[in-house]
Amino acid sequence: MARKFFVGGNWKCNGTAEEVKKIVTTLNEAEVPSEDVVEVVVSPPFVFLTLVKSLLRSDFHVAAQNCWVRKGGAFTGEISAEMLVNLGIPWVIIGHSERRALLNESNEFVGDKVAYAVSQGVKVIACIGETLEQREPGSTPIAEKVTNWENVVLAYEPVWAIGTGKVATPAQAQEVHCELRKWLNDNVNSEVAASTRILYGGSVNGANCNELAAQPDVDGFLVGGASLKISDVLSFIVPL
Ligand code: G2H
Repeated sequence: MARKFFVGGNWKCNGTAEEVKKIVTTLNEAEVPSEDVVEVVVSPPFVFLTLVKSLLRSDFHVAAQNCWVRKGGAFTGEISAEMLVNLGIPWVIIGHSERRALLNESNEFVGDKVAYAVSQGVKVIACIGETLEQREPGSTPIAEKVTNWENVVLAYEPVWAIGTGKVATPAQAQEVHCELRKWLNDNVNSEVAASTRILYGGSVNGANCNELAAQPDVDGFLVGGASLKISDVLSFIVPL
């Protein structure tokens, strides 16, 4: 089954309104393959979501970087999946390792968040971590709670490669992605294993993205730092 290449830009907690507009202008002016070939999703901080959505070309899409685990209410500082739906924000990143490490988000909590967001119709970029020991329990709560995998993309991000400049080699990434696909096959089903996109994240840049993209089980990227650089921002949107 063909899996459409996916390029996510995770802007993390960066940027001013002016800087965000500059990146959007660069994206809007780019000549890129059609959205039938490559799906492009950028993830600004919450405060810029509606600005980016209003300015961004219609074939590119927007993701939030987190949302609350259940229906909104008395949860100061949080935003809910319902709010994302209300604003027409189609995607959310859940379980990024920075949130797992700095805010103690557990595998269970991440699994519940993924399931709730999907249940509300928000598509999820679900991040999972590094070693096989971490990856399996990281995947299990998601697999146990998600019934509709059509709206879930997995992002494998080895912690040691995040923001460090130490990218996984194409062979290392392929090995893990292949294991993850086998895990989906054994623990969910063969259709989900064949159709679910598995992104690589961790120090991806214009110089290393082509070799990574050439791996059969690398279906795209979640790019952090380099997605904020005007010089690099288009280099990932390369079809195979
Ligand atoms: C990993 C990645 C984006 P960077 O966190 O999610 O960031 O490309 O800066 O390593």
